[in-house]
Amino acid sequence: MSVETTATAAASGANATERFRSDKSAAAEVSTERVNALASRVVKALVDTVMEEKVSYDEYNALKSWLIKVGEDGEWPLFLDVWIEHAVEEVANADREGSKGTIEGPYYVPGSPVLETPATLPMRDDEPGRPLLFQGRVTGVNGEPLAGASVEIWHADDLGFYSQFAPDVPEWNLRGTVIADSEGVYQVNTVQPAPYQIPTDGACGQLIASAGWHAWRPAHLHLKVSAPGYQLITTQLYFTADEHLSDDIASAVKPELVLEPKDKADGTGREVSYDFVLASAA
Ligand code: MBD
Ligand code: FE
Repeated sequence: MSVETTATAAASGANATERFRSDKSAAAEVSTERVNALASRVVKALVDTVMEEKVSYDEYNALKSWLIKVGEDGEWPLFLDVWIEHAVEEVANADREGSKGTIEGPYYVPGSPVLETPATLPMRDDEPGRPLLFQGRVTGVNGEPLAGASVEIWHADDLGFYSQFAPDVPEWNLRGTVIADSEGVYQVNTVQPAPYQIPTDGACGQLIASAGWHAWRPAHLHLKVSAPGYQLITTQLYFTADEHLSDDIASAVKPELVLEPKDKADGTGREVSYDFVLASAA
């Protein structure tokens, strides 16, 4: 048994909560008018549900205990990113030109090791999984190459674990910031990530089991691609024939984001190209 199987929802949830607090919660300022408009609608949606579904006290108390447990398990980042973020992303990027984006999810960590192209992501000597060469070009919408563009990548390992959110995985495992060359070309060697199951032993897992849902996301690479004067893209790339492309629990798959890797001619794994097109900064 791998030591990684000792990962718990509460431990990864606590890390994701801490990560969010240190990176993003300070930026949150919402006007009284918007809080009034949005909170009123959310409360009304809940009240309408109670009235229309004739919710019982047992059901109301089940909800209360569950909400308390989401907090105790540190799973608010997970819950929100799995069930809500896809809509926020759709609204935020509806009019943006260039490559499609999708959700960031709860497991991004800024400041990963900076690597010149051609790069290899930090990994263990015996890193499990099929080698994957991921490469392509970063341009603007008029095809101009973006020299020195930054291609930040993070993904789960062959067992579905993210470094810094599972025990016993080296700090920056399978995380890196690859700097494209003067033509905007990037090349990065990594391993094929596994399909990902969100933690089943915490509050989110309890919801999934109680509702008869499944906990799977298709295998994916997470990316943030940026260059000075252009809008940063947060996205994910998936792999053809993955059984969860059509029922991602996080609703974050788009047809433009599915890769079709081919076997490498030298037999050392697979390779795939993907070009990023960035919109100019507003
Ligand atoms: C993930 O790896 C992920 O990408 C999302 C969106 C939610 C939970 C885990
Ligand atoms: Fe992920």
